Amino acid sequence: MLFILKEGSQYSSLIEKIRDSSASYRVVDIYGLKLVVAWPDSLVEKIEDQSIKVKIKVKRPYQLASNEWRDKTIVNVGGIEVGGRGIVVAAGPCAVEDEEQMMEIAKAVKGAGAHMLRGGAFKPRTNPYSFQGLGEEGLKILKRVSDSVGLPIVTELMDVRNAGLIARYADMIQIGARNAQNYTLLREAGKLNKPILFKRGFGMTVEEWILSAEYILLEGNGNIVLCERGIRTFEKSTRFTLDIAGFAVAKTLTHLPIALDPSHPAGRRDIVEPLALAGIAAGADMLIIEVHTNPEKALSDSEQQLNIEQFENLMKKAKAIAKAIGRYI
Ligand SMILES: [Mn+2]
Repeated sequence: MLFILKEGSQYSSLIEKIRDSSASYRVVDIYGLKLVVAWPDSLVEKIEDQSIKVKIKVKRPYQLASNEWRDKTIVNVGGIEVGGRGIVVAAGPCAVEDEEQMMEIAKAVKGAGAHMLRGGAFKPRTNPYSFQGLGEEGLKILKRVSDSVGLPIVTELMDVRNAGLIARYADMIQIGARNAQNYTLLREAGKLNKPILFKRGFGMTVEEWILSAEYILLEGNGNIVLCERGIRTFEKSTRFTLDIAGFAVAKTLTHLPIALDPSHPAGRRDIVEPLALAGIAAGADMLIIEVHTNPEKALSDSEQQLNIEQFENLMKKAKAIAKAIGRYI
């Protein structure tokens, strides 16, 4: 049960009543609202208090992420709005490799119309012998490039011990697919005052994905963009199966904006463009695409990164599709 309090009212008398009912509860300050989530419904649904503006019996298991009480959330990332009419494109290499590489890519993707810069400093690699990223040095490079080119940064947080460090450099913090059910990390991300790009785990149902986002919301961070990036199925012709249907379903369930990563499900650069275009047609609020000036030489995910020309071509078509559905890039 979700209680939205009247502006300027105190939590105390409502909370006293919830305690008396022996229900569990959490106080959440989010979207400029004072909320109390209390459960189970059966213990609290009869509670009345003068501080309550509305009482909503949310039917879905995720109370705060559900669109049963809120239509739409717009997430602001360093002045860029995700979830409005404009579609936001984040582009950049899989991993930060060196400053020259980052600078060259950042200028090129900005020239092609990207709004944000992606790049990993800590890389979750399947093989422990693969390139693991430059760590803090990578973050410093990202920050210098971002300041010089004027593109906000999205980069991944993998370890709770690095939460403060990443938050100092990033404009948007990515939680990757492999950590999508790392609830300790999600709670920590919820305490950071930064927007979160929250990727779907490749073994998660849509409901599990949104329930995981709920962990972040419950800590008081409502600036979350969900990101579909493919799930594991029996199909081997792509790296992962891009779940456009699950993506479309998620849009009907939550007020949070939804992004799409066409690069990781593709696993090969020749089909990144059709997946990206399908994502826009299906209502993506944001795309995050791997782009490299010299993909063949990239230290990670070299098969799926687009070169600059391919990215420019993709952007041209993406703009046309956005226009056709009443949006813009
Ligand atoms: Mn990658």
